Amino acid sequence: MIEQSRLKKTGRFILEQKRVRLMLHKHPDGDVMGSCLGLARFLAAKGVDVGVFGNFEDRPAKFDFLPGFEDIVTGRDEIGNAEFADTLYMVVDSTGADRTGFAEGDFRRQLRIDHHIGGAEYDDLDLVDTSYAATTLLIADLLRVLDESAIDEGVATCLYTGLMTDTGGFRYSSTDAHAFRTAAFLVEAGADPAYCANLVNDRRNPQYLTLLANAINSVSYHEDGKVALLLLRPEDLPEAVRPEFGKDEFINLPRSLESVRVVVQMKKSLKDGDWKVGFRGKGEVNVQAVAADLGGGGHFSASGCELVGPQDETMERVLARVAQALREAGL
Ligand SMILES: [Mn+2]
Repeated sequence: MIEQSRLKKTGRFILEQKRVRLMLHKHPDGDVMGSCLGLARFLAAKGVDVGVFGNFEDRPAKFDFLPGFEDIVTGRDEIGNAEFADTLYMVVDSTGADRTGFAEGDFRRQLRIDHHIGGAEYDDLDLVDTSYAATTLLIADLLRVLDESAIDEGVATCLYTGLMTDTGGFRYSSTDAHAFRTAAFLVEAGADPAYCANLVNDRRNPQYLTLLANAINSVSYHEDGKVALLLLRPEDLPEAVRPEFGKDEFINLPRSLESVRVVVQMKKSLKDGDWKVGFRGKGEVNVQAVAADLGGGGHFSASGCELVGPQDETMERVLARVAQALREAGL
C-alpha cells in the first residue's frame, strides 16, 4: 500500500497540471479503461484539461457504458506536436509507454500509475505498487485522499468496473480486504454491481458460442495434465465468425480443472507467425517470470508476451519454459 502523504503529493502535482493525457495500453481491459476514464472524469470536474488516448483501433465495446468512452481519441495529432510539449502524459496500468502503442521517445513529461512488476520509472512521483489488486484500486485511494466527495456515480462506476474485472469478479488471489472495502465505498458512491457485471459479461452475440466451442476443442494437455494449452487461430473458425476472433477471453476456462496448474494460451495474430501468448497460474507457479524470460511481463499468476515464429517451434519454446517454472515451484 502507498502512504497517504505520497498519494497526496502525486495527486496535488497532477491537479496542478495545465494539460494531462491518460494513455490506455494496447488490448485495453476493464482495469485500464476504468482507471483512465474514472481519473479523467475526476480531473475534468476539478478543471484540469484532460483526455484519454488509445493509439489503436480495438476499443472494447463491452465497456461502452463507462462515462467518457465516446471521447477516447488516438492522440496521434497531439503526440510529438511541439504545441503540446508541456502536457503530462500518464502511463496507466502498464509497464511503460511502449505498451501504449506510442514510442518511448514521443513524450517529454511522463508519470506512471500501475500495479505491474518492473517496468519504466519516469518520475519520483510515479505511483507503482504491486500489492494493489487493480490499478483502479490504487486510483480510488488516490482520489479519496484528494477529495472523496468528488467521486460521483460516474467515477465510482469506472473504478468499480476495473476492480471487478481485474479480480475476476473478486475471485483471484489478489483479492483482499482492501479490495472489498473499496468496492463497498464505490457502491455507496453510486456504482451498481449487477449493472456493471451484466454490461461487461452478458451482452454477447451468438457467434460467441462458436468461438467458445473452438477454444474448448483447441485445448491440449502437457506435463501430465498440469499444463493446458489453448491454441486459437482465425483459420479454425467459420468465415462468418472470424471478424469476432480475439474479442473474447477463454484463457480462464481450463483453469477450473483440478489437475491444471498453468494455462497457456497461444493466440495467432492476423499477421502470420505472430503470437500473443498468455499465462495463468493458481498462485503456485510464477508465470510472471515465464513471460519476462520471453520478453513480456505481468503478475505472478497472470502474464503475457508476444512471440514471432512458426507454430510448433513457438509452442515448444513456451512449454519448455513453463515446465521449468513447474519444477521451480516443486510441482
Ligand atoms: Mn490491471
